[in-house]
Amino acid sequence: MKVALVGLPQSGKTSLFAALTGTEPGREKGGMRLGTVKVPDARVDKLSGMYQPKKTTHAVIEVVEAHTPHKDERKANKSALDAGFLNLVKPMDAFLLVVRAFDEEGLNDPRADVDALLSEMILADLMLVETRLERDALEHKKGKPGMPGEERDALDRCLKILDNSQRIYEDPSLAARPELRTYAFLTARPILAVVNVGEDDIPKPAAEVLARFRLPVAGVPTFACCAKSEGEIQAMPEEERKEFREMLGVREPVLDIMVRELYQALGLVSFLTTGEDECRAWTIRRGTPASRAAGAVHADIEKGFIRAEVIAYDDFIALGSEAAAKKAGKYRLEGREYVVQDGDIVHFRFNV
Ligand SMILES: Nc1nc2c(ncn2[C@@H]2O[C@H](COP(=O)(O)OP(=O)(O)O)[C@@H](O)[C@H]2O)c(=O)[nH]1
Ligand SMILES: [Mg+2]
Repeated sequence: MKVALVGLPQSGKTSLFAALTGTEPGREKGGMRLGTVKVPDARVDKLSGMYQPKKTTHAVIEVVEAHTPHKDERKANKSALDAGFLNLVKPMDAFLLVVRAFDEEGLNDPRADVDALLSEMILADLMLVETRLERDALEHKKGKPGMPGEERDALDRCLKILDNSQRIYEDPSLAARPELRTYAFLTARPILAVVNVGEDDIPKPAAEVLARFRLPVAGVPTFACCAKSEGEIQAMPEEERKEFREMLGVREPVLDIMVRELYQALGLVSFLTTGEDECRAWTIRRGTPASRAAGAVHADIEKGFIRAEVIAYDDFIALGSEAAAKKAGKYRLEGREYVVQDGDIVHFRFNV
């Protein structure tokens, strides 16, 4: 999964990037800072402790800071959503709007920043839709067939929604239409917001802090963090982090919150595989059938799928072993249509 940090200059994107990715130095590519984060999953750690595998693999999320503004851009407070940006973020699965709320003089207006960023994203999509529809109308005039009717219909619907200052994502069936895939509309993807608060706000209940800023905006999952402090904590040796979090009043690391919100917004779940070689978490869309989930592990396993042996993680832990789970009837053989659940421990049987 790939997620882009988007925000006005000086909102705290680089600070948040550091808080999420820790001390890993970001790689730079085409104006983007790239990093990966391990998806925290206590289940993987627990299984790894039991099996002592050669390898333990967590799911990962790629995080990019989409644009590193130049000095003169910062002064002009120019938006980060230029043409270069639009190209760079095409492969992203979701956007995280970073808004500034840490000014001590109370000069923050994170609500206005969220609104402004959403408007810009809507405008970027609107311009794309209008350009394509105009070009199509011209082709019609010249007697050419133009785009397929399905595609024009989808674009017409996008035009209506965007003209109404709404995001394409707000109409899920439209956002999912295959005719729109190549357009890579910004607002067809989940958008979340992170309110970058000052230290004083850290220990306060999140809902209260957000309400003070008239947040969240409807349909935009929003959470608060203090990117700078969390970055400092992340740079500490692991055994010291807990103590500093408690001292500052950080209830939950921003990485954990972000992962939960992203999985929720994107409809993702994790299943687990175990063994002496590797314990691992795999990320799939909620509702994925077993045969397709097998494809996440290896294309050959999907092709040669026979059955999935499944034990729910909680049953496995409660009973203590595969043998005990079998005895208690918690070990199931499932076919290719079985919908894999979050926390399923799965062994695939397959033919090569
Ligand atoms: N006090 C305070 N300063 C912050 C916080 N987050 C970022 N900053 C500062 O704001 C400035 C801009 O942050 P940066 O992460 O570079 O923003 P970017 O331009 O969006 O990448 C830097 O000087 C940061 O140290 C925060 O939570 N509290
Ligand atoms: Mg930056």
